[in-house]
Amino acid sequence: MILRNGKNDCENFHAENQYLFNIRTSNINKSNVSKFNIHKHTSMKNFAFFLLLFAAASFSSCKDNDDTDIKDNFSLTFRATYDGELLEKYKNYPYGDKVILFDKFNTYLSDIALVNGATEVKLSDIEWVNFTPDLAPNDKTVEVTYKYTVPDGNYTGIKLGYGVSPDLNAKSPADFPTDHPLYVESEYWSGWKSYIFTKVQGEVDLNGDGVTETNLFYHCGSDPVYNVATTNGNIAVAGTGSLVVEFDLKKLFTFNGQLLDLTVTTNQTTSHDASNIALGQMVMENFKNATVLK
Ligand SMILES: [Ca+2]
Repeated sequence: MILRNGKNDCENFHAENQYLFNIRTSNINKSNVSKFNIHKHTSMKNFAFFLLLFAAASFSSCKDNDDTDIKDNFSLTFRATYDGELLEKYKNYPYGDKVILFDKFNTYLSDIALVNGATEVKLSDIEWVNFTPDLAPNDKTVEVTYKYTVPDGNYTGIKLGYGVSPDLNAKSPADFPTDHPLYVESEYWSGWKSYIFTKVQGEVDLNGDGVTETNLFYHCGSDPVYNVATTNGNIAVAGTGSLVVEFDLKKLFTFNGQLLDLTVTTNQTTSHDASNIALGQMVMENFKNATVLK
């Protein structure tokens, strides 16, 4: 059921019927009064029959429309990976000649849109994708799926705003209802007057003794680290459609083919100083290179 001007086809159909009915009533009441009186009996019968036909037509129309209802026909799934494999918390992953593990990964995405040449179909203003919810049943990161209503088409890519767009980032959790993605108070940094766009936390074993000892703490926020990018891919929507978007943390930590040097202390933790966003900017700019469509 395609929404047009806030009404679905069924409502539009009823609205058009109502309009026709009003015209006819008006005609009967004014110009055709004498004719109506003369043929009163016959006309009333015809009119009743006409109404019955209309009722039947309306009913079948609604039924047909419900059968072809395209609401929430597109599913968009986000998945966290490391080197192409589903990311697991606390799992040791090779990182060059070192070992890395992760225990938290979440991110805001703004202005999610499917792209078809110059045309964009907006799916959402904002989502908070949490791959490592506290209540997860095991250490595997969760896949997060959203349903959207998308017209049929062969889309050429997906556009993502990595983080919280500046207009929304000017607000704070108190501005939103409790079920809104931007209500999550743990993801707002009042000192920075910004949401924390992305959190990646983990540990790395730097001295090769097989035990991680150095914390990784990436909390990226503030307007200058917001990035928008389109990732190309063939996304067909015909009645229904689906897309999996993977964020690969190994790719996120890879710059010009080189893994980020985690022995450098300024690469281990984003600064708490709002004027120092160098690492946050680097990571958020690299998000598009860590985005893989499946
Ligand atoms: Ca160690």
